[in-house]
Amino acid sequence: MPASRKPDQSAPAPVSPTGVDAPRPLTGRDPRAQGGRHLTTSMGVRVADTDHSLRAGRRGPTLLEDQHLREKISHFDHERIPERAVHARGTGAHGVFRSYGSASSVTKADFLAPDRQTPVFVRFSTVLGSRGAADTARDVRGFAVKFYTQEGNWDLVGNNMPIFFIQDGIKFPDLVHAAKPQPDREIPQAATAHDTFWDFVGLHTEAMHQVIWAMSDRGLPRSYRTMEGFGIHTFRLVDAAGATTLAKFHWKPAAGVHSLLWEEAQLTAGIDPDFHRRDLADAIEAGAFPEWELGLQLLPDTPEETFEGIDLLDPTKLVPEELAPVQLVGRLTLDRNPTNFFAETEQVAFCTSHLVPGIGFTNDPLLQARNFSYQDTQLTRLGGPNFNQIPINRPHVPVDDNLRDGFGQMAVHQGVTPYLPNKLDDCHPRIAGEPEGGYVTVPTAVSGQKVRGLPASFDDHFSQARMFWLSMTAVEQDHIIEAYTFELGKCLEEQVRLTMLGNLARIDGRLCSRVAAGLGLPVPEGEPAADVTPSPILSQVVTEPGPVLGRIVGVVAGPGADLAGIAGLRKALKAKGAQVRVLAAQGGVLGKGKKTEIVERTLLTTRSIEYDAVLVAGGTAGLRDPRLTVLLQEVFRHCKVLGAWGDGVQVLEDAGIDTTAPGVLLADAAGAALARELVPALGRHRVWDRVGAASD
Ligand code: HDE
Repeated sequence: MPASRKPDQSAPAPVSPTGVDAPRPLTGRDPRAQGGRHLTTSMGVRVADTDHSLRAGRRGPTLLEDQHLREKISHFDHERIPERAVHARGTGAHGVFRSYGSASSVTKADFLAPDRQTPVFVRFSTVLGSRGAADTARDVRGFAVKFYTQEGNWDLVGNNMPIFFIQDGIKFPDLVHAAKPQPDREIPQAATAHDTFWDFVGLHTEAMHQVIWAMSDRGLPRSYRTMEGFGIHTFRLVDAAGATTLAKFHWKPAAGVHSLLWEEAQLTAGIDPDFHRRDLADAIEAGAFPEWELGLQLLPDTPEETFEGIDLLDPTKLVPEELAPVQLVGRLTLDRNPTNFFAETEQVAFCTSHLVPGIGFTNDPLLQARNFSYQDTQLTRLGGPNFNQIPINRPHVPVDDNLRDGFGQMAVHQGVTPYLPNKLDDCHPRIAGEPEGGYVTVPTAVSGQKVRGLPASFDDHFSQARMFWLSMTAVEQDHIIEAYTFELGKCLEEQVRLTMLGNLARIDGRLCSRVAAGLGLPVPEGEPAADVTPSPILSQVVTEPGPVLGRIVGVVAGPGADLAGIAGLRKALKAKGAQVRVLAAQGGVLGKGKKTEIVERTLLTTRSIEYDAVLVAGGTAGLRDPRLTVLLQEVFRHCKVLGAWGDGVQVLEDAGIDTTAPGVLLADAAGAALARELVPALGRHRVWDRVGAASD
């Protein structure tokens, strides 16, 4: 008898990057988790040697009969599956959705009833980059949520921006071909700053609204935790009595909506390409659980399917929240990191066509094409029609689908009647009528001639792009100007730039002339849409401080640093959910006896991008290093909070920091007064007063 497969308790516990005690590997629960004591072949035979292939003599040829060698190499050869055509780079987390019950007046969806808790899996992603691309590229972000409800799975496959590039799904392959690396040299990776992208969007003016969002700070989220999410399309909700309401889905982040600056994002792509992935996993591991509230914009279901003149089937248009406020219906908390990236995050398959009773589609032509695409793409990516049986994709309710066989069939089906109707099994499995929870499509009327075309209301391509522009603060407008100038400056073809300048002239004259000046090109004529009302809620600049949960404050210290001050600051920040990270010239431990500080980063292993704020501890004067100068100047330039106490102020001055500038906090000691200033400053995210908005 083989010895029992108990985990080896004498092995040291794994070390976690956030210092949280990591659990031992899952063992003894599910044999598929593979936590046993001995290495075996896939057939369960124990392996005596995994480092040497079987050979005819030590200097002889390798023998074909070595099953372990052949299996090991062959399985490795097939370890990769195709990456997603879009959204290849992503990261996921498990969580729970708690319903407030406030949506039950408009939908019969059970998971939105009062007091329901529904397990979820969320995958965030960039769109353009390959699976190994950097997280902080300027891009739209995916925000896909799988709800494992008691009525089956519902997938809300959204983005971090409320609109899309195109109105009809048939253009999606063109959009993606134009945006992905150019086919001759396969560059640039994960970037829209090249000719083919701007050639395409310049000629498809319906993209202008989504493009200005991508050029704004929204294209550079600080963290997945600080992004909004949107279902984009208008959906049709139905209540128990059959009454329908049109709705748009929103995710509102508890941590506020914040972004990186462009220079920061570029630096981060090189210094820590896993920045967002790491940030999400670390926050969850440290117990700073990311949260969002789910909200609905509810819109009357009229035959015209318009609201205040906005065509609700046009996915390039949003409904301003000032006109239809977002009503909060539940809270999503991400509280568990995946155990295995491939099994969960890579193999998760979202499909917009996965619906539950109470939620239905509209005829948005983009959504209709997506409903075909997501199911179809999994057939190749996940190797056949049984992808729904992969553990991360399986519903948490019983499945009786009569679907049979196929590649990778996991079930051992019983019986002889995988068809309906049947008498041999008393007509099982039975269909369910609406009262028994059967999904019944809302019987909306359809009529019209078969045409390849869109309604005339879809022809307005510029007014909401202008609305977005007019809704931005001066500093946000400057970022947009810089982004267009950068991206178009990377285009080699002058006609591509000229076409886009012509489009910008139709959004705003000042935007166009500033970009044209940056490119050294003439300013074209253009007539922006008249009577556009801004939607100030679209601006990310906060006037009131937000929460600081999961934010990181770097403290520069040295051998003589005020360790009691650092400990006090850590305590005050921890109470608000923020963390202190000590950085010094060399690694090791500062201090002796009871008061010590572990150096978590050295000037060699860190860079400003890791911190939301940096303080120099008292007792650090005399620390001079060109790398510290660069770090402090970057923090200053990126409008993050800087500070120092005691003789730490000298370090700031030595680095050429203007200590009288806004957002530079100076104190005699790291007492409560410093923490009281620091927390709200962190909660404002950036010190925009430090940069004057450029004039025309
Ligand atoms: Fe997607 N999209 N998409 N998309 N999309 C995919 O599905 C597609 C669109 C979005 O984390 C693919 O499983 C078409 C809009 C997210 O796994 C593919 C059209 C929105 C994700 C696909 C769109 C999205 C995808 C690639 C135009 C925002 C990642 C792999 C009709 C509402 C999900 C896959 C994840 C992934 C097709 C437009 C969001 C090829 C044809 C609009 C978040 O099926």
